[in-house]
Amino acid sequence: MSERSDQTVLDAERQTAPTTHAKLLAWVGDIVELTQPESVHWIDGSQQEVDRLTGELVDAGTLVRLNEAKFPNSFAAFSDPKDVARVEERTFICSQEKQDAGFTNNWMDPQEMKPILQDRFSGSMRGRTMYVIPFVMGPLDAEHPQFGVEVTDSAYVVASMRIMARIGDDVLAKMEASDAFFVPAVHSVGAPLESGDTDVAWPCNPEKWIVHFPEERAIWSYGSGYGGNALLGKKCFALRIASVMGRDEGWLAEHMLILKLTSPEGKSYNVAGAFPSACGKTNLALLEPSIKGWKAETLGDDINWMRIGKEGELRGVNPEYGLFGVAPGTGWSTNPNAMRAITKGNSIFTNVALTDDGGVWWEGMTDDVPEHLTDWLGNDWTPGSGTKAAHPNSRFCTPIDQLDMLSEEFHNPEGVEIHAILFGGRRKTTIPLVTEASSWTNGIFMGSTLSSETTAAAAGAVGRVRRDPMAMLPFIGYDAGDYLRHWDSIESKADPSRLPRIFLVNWFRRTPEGGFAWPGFSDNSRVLKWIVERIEGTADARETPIGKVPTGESMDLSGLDSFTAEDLEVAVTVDPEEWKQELADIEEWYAKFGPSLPQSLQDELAGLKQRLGA
Ligand code: GTP
Ligand code: SPV
Ligand code: MN
Repeated sequence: MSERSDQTVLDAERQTAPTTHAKLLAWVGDIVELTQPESVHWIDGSQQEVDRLTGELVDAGTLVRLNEAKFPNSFAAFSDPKDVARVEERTFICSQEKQDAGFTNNWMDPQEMKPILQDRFSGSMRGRTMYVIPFVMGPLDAEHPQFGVEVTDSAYVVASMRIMARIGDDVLAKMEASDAFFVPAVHSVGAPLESGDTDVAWPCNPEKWIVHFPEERAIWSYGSGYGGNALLGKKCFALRIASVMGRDEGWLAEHMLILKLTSPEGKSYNVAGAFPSACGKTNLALLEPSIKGWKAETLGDDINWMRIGKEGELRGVNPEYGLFGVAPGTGWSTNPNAMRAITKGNSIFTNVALTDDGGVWWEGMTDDVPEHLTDWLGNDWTPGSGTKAAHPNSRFCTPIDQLDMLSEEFHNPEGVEIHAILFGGRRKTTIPLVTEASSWTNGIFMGSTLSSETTAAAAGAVGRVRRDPMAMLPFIGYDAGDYLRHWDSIESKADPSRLPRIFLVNWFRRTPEGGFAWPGFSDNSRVLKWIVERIEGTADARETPIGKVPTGESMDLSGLDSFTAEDLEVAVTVDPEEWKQELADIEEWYAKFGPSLPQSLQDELAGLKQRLGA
């Protein structure tokens, strides 16, 4: 028991570090010494514990308790207006060699970065409690559970992590029993309190650093309390660090939803989809099919860890435990499954608007707009205000098991076989509603050249078209060319006959008149049905220079009164002029990769060029 007293600072409730894991104790001791918190609290993950923390956050003004009858055990938080999204400009991959970070990442030499972090984190938790959160990404009973420990000086982060990941004593016990490796993740809002200081509702620092050391598998996050900047199991671990682990160990960590579809005949297919931030993953993952007899079940809405199974099949697991969904646009008409999950309670909403009866509201939640709201900035708001009531990147954070449609297989540590992969972006022009790849490598070409308009999920300009390979541009933890090579290598590691079929989709194309060329949301089930029928070999397709698209008659449009086969033709048009421009952009994009771009993808580009007659 001697190790159990080996800690520097104790809090009233958890008097001793509840573990003998020597590396963990030593590391926590080091972080305490560096950041100098007033107290340390080892998170047990219990309801009682989080109730106490949320109570304290209500007292501090960080959380507003919502109307219990409408949103039981739920809270609203309002961030500093300058801390509302991921900060890609401030995100770093500090590999030993610059070339291992590649051209898509900000890089700094670890030797240069470490003194900067030492300086920023030195005393950064003064006057605050440091929480130690043991967590596991994916099921705890996985063959190799992926452990992490986040230390943070934000109780809001603790309450959110408890929704988004499996945390607490069970995790710690298992980690200790196998003396397991864990990803050390340090988070500080960077706002120490000196004695006499009064705290603010959302402490943060104007200077932000989101730093990854891929070789050490370590994460340091400073200055922000929001989303992927602060909930370090999500983008930092489960994508950036995990992508490096996947490269080294032969698997893939991807920015994908996972959806199980069952046909009227009772045959099931699991579809994974990589769409950039705020481009439709959560909505597709929670699909309510508009076509009769088809059933949809959720496996994941943001992250998919894929490994090759015993039979050479590709299997996907969702490492998360909650939904961190874009609030605006999530409504009873567009996403009833999300609304049902949210209204069960146990949720934290950030930067949404408050209704006068203690509920929450955001643009698109209901068809009727409330007469009066308190907007996310705390101002009175009426429909004529001319501003958004909720921030465009406002979020709901809700336990995934509150979804009525959660698949039982969500809990299976082996995951599910993936039968199809979609790559999708937000493009007004050029990209058809759906295009089938001709091969695995051709599908990787589609993924590698994926493009999308930027959204409010990241700080910076919105609506600018950029290339976003596999929707992973901000999340690839290593060289982007090596990443594509790794994807390409899966073909030879898997059973080629079991490889998922790949499709490029675009729910966001506009007609020449300016409206959406496709109704989207629940009608995306029609596209999925076509995809399944392509796999089964029963649906028609038309060859184009970029791949196969549906013929007017091949897609089930039954029950759609204002959308015809001619409208579908518009939605799947491949315009040679638009594609000449697209080709030029793709060539420019590929030129950025340098020598690490696989030859197989250069060949794909040459093939496309030839087919376009360019
Ligand atoms: P992150 O959580 O940031 O990774 O975003 P996401 O990919 O999960 O996107 P989400 O499903 O939250 O959708 C983002 C926005 O796109 C919301 O405002 C949705 O209403 C909208 N959206 C989603 N699917 C569709 C669709 O099929 N058609 C249209 N027109 N809009 C959609
Ligand atoms: C995204 O930006 O893709 C998100 C939000 O899911 S965050 O968790 O902040 O990264
Ligand atoms: Mn989402």
